[in-house]
Amino acid sequence: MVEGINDHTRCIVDLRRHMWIGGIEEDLRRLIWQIAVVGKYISAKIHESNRKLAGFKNVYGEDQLALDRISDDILINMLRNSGFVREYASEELEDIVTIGHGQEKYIVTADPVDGSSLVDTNLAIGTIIGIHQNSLFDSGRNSMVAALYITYGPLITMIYSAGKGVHEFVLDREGEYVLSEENIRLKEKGAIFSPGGLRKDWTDKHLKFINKLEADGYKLRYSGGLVPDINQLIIKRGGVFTYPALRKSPRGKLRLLFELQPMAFIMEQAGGLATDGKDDILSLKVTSVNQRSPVYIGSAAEVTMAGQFLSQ
Ligand code: AFP
Repeated sequence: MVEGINDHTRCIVDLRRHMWIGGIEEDLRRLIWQIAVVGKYISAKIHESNRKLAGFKNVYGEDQLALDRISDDILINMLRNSGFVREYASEELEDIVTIGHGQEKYIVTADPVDGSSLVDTNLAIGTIIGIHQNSLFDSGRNSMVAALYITYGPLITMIYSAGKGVHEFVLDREGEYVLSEENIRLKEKGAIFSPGGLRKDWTDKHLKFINKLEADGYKLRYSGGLVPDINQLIIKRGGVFTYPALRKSPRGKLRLLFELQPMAFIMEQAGGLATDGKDDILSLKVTSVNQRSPVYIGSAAEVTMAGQFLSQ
């Protein structure tokens, strides 16, 4: 528990106060706060979006909801005015964009609306943010200082880590992010698994790993949205999510900068692991904005076991 917060006052600790008490550096906590506020606007847009396709494609050739575009605009405008951000990279844009004067401390990566193909089904979706201090073309381990994600589900929740543990906040009816879980730590081993990709496209080694989880009685939990799927592991304190190398796409599907680095940062801070099957996601050097990687992320026992199966 953060020093100075006792059980009695805990229910009224909001995000700003939590970061202040936790000793997060001022510019960083103001930046995290502003991004969390953008989550409220994105949530409003989700409600307004009426599930209509905008009719254009993003840089990966996927249909892009107007919602993705609007959310990206809201985020970049806020960051441009924040005074803390010199560069911005988003899944919706082709390149890194300079938005500051060059002296600002941070670079932000964003997947403004991850899981947008789920909007019409009314399943949970999310926003994923990475905050870097150095260059994006480095490893996450060398450049990341914080990460957060917002889950738009029946409740809107925000999980952040600025390198001092993992903390969850719930957006309350007054529009305040209120602390709900502090210093979340995964167990060594969980009970659920979320396997991405089609079984027919998996490698034999990956298939053996999944067969082992099934034989051991792990329960299948896969929504098709990275944010709710990772959030489930964090809140349930363990298990494993994987989007592996596929026979036709050895780099898997998920994007290193926008999806995997932020989730790996949070997962490690919660005592879990995130690898590409061999190396830590955070130790992979980024060479392209669009870089993808296979991923095994979750509690230590399952991610370590995945590595053992893949190295056989
Ligand atoms: P969308 O943003 O296109 O819905 O993709 C979501 C996602 O990038 C990630 O959130 C999921 O974990 C993954 O794709 C699901 O992929 P599959 O549809 O292949 O299971």
